[in-house]
Amino acid sequence: MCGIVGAVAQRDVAEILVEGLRRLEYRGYDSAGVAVLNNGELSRTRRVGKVQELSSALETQPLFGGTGIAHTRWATHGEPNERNAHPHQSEGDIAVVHNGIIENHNKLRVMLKGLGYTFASDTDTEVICHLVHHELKTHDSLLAAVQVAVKQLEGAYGTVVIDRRDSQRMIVARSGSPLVIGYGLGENFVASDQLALLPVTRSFAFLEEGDVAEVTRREVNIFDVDGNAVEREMKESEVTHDAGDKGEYRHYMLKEIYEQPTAIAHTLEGRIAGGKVLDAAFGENAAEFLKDIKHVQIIACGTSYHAGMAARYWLEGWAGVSCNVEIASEFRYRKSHLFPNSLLVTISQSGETADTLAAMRLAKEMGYKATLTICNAPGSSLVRESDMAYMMKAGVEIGVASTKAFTVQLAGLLMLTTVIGRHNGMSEQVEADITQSLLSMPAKVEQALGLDDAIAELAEDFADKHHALFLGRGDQYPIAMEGALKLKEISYIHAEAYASGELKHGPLALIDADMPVIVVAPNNELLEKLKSNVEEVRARGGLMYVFADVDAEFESDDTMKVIPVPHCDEFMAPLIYTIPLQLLSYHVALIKGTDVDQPRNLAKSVTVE
Ligand code: HGA
Repeated sequence: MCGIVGAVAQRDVAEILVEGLRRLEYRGYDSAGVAVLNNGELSRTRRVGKVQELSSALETQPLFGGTGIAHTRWATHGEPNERNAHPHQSEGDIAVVHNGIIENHNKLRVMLKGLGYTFASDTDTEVICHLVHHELKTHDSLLAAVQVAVKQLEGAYGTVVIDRRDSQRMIVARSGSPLVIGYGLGENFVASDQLALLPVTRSFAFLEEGDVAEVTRREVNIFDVDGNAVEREMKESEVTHDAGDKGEYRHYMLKEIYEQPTAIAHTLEGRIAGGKVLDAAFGENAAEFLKDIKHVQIIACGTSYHAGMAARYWLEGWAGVSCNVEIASEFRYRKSHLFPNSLLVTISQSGETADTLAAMRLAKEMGYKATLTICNAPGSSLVRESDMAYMMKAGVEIGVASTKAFTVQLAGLLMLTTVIGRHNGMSEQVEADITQSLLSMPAKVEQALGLDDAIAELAEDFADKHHALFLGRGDQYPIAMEGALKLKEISYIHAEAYASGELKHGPLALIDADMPVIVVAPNNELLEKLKSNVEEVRARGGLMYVFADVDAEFESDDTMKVIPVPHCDEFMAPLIYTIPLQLLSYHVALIKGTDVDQPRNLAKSVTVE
């Protein structure tokens, strides 16, 4: 999703800003822009398309100046065109970049037009710069003007404001959209994600909700929502991954698929001892929070939602607690019932997913006993605001279509199952079996990656297809959903997933030779039921691709291609069967020639509602 970078330095900052934007490119965006201040001049360059377009424009016509702001936009209000790209300006004096949505922009627009301001874009963002410009007429500093202006905004913003008449500072404000201050030597920075600033600093402080900060070369002064001066803890970044490095791989997505054995090994590291998952894997006071839990409400979006769906089978099946799973954007806007001793679990790769964050805040108001987030981004809003956090340690995920984050989420949720189960009568044997399964996951995932060549060949069959159906049962149903989502996301083939017992209640009507049916078939207690569903498809002339356990006794024939998957136990099966489905979507996308890492219309870290 859109990215912000800002700098106040003695040196020219345009290149630093553009490099920062490059590091945020993976989030998906449609246009990019930069504005810098130099001796009372405000200059701006914006381009539709990739950051490279912006960078080339700056090569031809460089911008000089030590204070500047830059942005990658993922349009919410107004088409993705140059006119709507950020930074936006007011009267050639004020320039603004903004992540988020200003919900009362229409009202403010009418008011500002009444005051004589002319709007140059269709964005909601533009109201911020005119509002600040207007407030500066009656306030004596940019800081004061921004503080008063943001009080009039409804909705969500992470915003940075600069003023042509005062090139020594930028004012940053956060409410609902993350911003981090980066501290340098005689220069300071701001960004929507620390990744953007790693080439220039490793010292960061995260702004909190409602904070407004004044950033100059030598000083950062932060004020809370009530205008009181506050300190926000400065930390050294733990992020080691260089986001710009694809290594030997053609795409980040493929690299991340192949990183899964390591990512899973990292997530287990230091969290299992004496055959048990340590409570502390979920945070310092987790044992105290988790001991009385009788119900779990999981909230997530997209791929993370599928991880939550799988966990429901585990928490109810093995941990002995009831569990609901809901999409965040639904949960937050409906009245739900609070069960006694409920734990709220949010799952979010970025920790900034706007709907998930809002749902968590709502749950806190509702009186959930505790909140836990399963998250990959240290210092993110979900991590900071939840009672407990399971840090995934999957490493930075760049591909918009999530892969390693999903399997690491599954591993984390399986660990949570044992910890909650321990307090709810899970037998020592089951706990030991799950722990053993967790420990052998990295090697098993490695084996599953060995299917890559066979899947690349199979993918040819999908090149001319417009639809696909994914089938699974039990905890493989969410895996089928995730497989369908991956195919949709990166190959733009319409794909649906069904619990295969549902076939006869509707989707069988779709079956014909043009609708490939992908089946996940581990050797579990539902195998015979699944085989009957496979026969239902065969009888209607469907063409099937069955990812089946080597011992599941499926045989390839004219109507069915069987891809043998290494045998694995029931605990890790959802995770293992995810791997061939990821590879399938990747190879189909390659054949179709789509933008694998940045699929059209999509963004990573969805920080708008
Ligand atoms: N609403 C603004 C910014 C959009 C955004 O934050 N996207 O992630 C716009 O449409 O320009």
